[in-house]
Amino acid sequence: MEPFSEVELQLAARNHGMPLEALRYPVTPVGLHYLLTHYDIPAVDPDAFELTIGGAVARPLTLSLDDLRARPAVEVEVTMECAGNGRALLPAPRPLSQPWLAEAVGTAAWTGTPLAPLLAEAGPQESAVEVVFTGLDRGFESGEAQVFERSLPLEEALRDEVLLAYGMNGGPLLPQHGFPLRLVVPGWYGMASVKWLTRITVVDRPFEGYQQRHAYTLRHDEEDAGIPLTWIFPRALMAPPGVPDFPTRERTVASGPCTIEGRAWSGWAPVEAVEFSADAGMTWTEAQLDPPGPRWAWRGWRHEWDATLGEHVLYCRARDAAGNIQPDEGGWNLGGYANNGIQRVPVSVS
Ligand SMILES: Nc1nc2c(c(=O)[nH]1)N[C@H]1C(S)=C(S)[C@@H](COP(=O)(O)O)O[C@H]1N2
Ligand SMILES: [Mo]
Repeated sequence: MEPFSEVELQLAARNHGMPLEALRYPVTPVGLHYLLTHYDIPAVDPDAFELTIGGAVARPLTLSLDDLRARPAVEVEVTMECAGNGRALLPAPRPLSQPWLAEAVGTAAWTGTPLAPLLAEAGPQESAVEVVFTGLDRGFESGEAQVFERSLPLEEALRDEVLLAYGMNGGPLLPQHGFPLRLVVPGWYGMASVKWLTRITVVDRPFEGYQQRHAYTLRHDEEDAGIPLTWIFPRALMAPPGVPDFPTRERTVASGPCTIEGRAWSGWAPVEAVEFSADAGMTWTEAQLDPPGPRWAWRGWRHEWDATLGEHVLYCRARDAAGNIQPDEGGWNLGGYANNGIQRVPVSVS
């Protein structure tokens, strides 16, 4: 594997993952949730802030934060995962981007107002096909000037659970998570959930912006049009058992019964099973699942493992109700996306 570069170190220091021991919380405490920001975190004056809804609509709207807060509020628990999660574990060559291991995930209880009634008030025209969401953050990418913008097909934007969020875990939305307003698209990889949202534009042809057509597609070379990333593929993670060494993080577990706990999620369909293995031949045993919870949040699981003296590697994998199962290893692709290869946790039992 190529050594990590200074550019990757710089990205990793700004965009942190969720420490995997935080898998023990059903809702990730704010501050332990992962973070991914392409450019700078904008400093936004909430009093001057406006959201506009325009484009191919009958009645363009401009809303202040107070207008948005005066509308019906809902709270939705959502597991969000970066499409680049697992990137650093893929085979070489590695793209120059955030070098995630497996920790680019978190679950938050987002408070906000549903998007669909606002779109209905604006009244999309007959010709409308997509909705573009524009953030306030700006920068350059591949030499191109950028604002962070992503679109959703109209029918996805109209899903009941798609939210304009101004709160997180019962508190305010913090600057790094999109203050004062962000989109939350449950079930889709994180790039769809545009932070610092300031403009919503209904369009009558597919959006061709950089973050839509160039980034966040599964492709094998620059000429490949690629498959756009949408729904999150299934993944199970365990909170690594025992205690770590500093700084290597190599883990030591006491021999005897050991409860392995973790969480699993899939955007495509609810999680149906999690399997655990502690042997090199990967013979799988079904873990015990928590009762199903909110659809868009991860599902807890546990397994009683009998830790015997020696060196072991622990594995887990999830399957969803659509029959999607995690591969042993994720497949290489140009952007290093969607690596949901199974987690491996080496432990030393003493
Ligand atoms: N405006 C804006 N929105 C954005 C991003 C960004 O850089 N700018 N990053 C996206 C990506 S790639 C992810 S994974 C999620 C991360 O959300 P979080 O930082 O709140 O965890 O935000 C998405 N929304
Ligand atoms: Mo992401």
